[in-house]
Amino acid sequence: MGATKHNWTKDEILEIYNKPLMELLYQAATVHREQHDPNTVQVSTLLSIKTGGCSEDCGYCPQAARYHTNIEGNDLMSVQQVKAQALRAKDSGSSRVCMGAAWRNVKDGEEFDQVLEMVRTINKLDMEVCCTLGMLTENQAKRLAEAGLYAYNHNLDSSEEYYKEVISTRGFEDRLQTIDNVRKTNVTVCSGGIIGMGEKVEDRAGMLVALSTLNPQPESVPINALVAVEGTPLEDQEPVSIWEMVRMVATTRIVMPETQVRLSAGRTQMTQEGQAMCFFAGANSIFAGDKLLTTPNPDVNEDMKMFDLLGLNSQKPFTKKVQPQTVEATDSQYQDLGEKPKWSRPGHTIERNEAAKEKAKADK
Ligand code: SAM
Ligand code: DTB
Ligand code: SF4
Repeated sequence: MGATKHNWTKDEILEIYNKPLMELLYQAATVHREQHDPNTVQVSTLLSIKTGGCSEDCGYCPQAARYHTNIEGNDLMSVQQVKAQALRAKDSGSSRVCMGAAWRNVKDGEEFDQVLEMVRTINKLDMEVCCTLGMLTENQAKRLAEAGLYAYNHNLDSSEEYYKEVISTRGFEDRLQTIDNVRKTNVTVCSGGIIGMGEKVEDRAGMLVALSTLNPQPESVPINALVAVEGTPLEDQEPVSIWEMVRMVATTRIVMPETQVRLSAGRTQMTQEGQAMCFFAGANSIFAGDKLLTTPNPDVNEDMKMFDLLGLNSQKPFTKKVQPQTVEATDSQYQDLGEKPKWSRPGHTIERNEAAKEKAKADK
């Protein structure tokens, strides 16, 4: 078992990505077995606690208010609603709940206090709790950690170069800063990205350089295949082929041997054979549940049948790291600082984002 390498270069990663497939699969599966039980897969359930109406212009996202998509928006869910959903997820075999909010960044105040209460509630159900709430300050990360958060998801989404072709309202460096803020706590980092947005293979490698040179590397890395949603700037993107997905998973596994690689959005487009190949290539986590945040995901029962067929077991909660303690709000050592951080807003023009925005205006 070699020591984890933190100085991967783009050329080295490209060489791995472009290997003959059988060789790539063999190498990835070998690394996988050295670090993980190849028959165990972690199962997370996504829960969109605040849906739609987002101020950002992320070209892939159906929740951006400026595009005309067919999703149903919702204000922040109540703690009771979240608890009921978490119990359902636990019953269906999930070890983790990942709560997503269509926010640019976390704002101190009542809504964040409510999210902290959701974290406490789910941790007390003995499930791993993950949040993905946008950019985060150090104090906000510490408050989440104190509430019992297990993981924070904040994706780099693409290479730094291609990020600029997809999003103009926030910067890549703020994503890195947020990950750094999470690293100042004992919360684990979940960060990955999307393939199929029109990026080059070099951009995929660039994203893996950015992730694998973090020290420590993220504990989990979601690999999403773009779900091209009508009304978004990326609505016409062709689906990525299973071969690209397998190559991306295998390369991620090789450059980040200890991480849990998550087969994320896009599984409805994959056959069970395709997914099996991804598991062989080192994927050892999935998002389960009939819905991702706003788009469909395979039926949970079908997923469990696939696990049976392949002889896969669901990973128990807190297998990789002990359960964090929950500190009640009344005993908290951190305060609502009422921070107003100045996250960047590059504001350059992205033609296809502008076109989708204009089309949405015309549709109104
Ligand atoms: N608003 C927060 C943020 O952007 O960090 C959290 C929620 S956001 C929806 C979380 C992630 O979902 C994005 O970073 C992106 O990787 C993924 N995502 C969003 N829309 C997607 C799509 N259409 N296809 C694949 N992944 C998508
Ligand atoms: C991640 O990498 N993928 C998840 C989760 N982290 C938050 C989200 C996928 C969203 C797909 C589009 C949708 O359902 O809205
Ligand atoms: Fe908002 Fe997150 Fe969607 Fe971007 S990805 S539009 S920040 S919800």
